Amino acid sequence: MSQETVDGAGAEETVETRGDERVELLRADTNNDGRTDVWVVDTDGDGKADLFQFDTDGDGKVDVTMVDIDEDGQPDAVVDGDGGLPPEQLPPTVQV
Ligand SMILES: [Ca+2]
Ligand SMILES: [Ca+2]
Ligand SMILES: [Ca+2]
Repeated sequence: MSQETVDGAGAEETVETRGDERVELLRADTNNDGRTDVWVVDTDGDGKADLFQFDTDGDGKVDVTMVDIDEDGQPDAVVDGDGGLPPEQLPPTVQV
């Protein structure tokens, strides 16, 4: 557990992912406030999730990013913020 985390203003950390794509396999609104707070992403196009992002305070911005670089189901890197991979913002209208 010695992952470096950057915890300061303007110090965005960029995480390494398997690929450069961003195929969102799942978006979820777990607290039903109309905004996505969980993103499950495939970055290399193999159909398997390797990037997981969470908005923990409900402001619509990613607070924690986890990367599963070898797709074994265990996160290999956890960073604060979006890891340089911000999700595309969607208007909070589609939740029913
Ligand atoms: Ca993948
Ligand atoms: Ca947030
Ligand atoms: Ca892993």
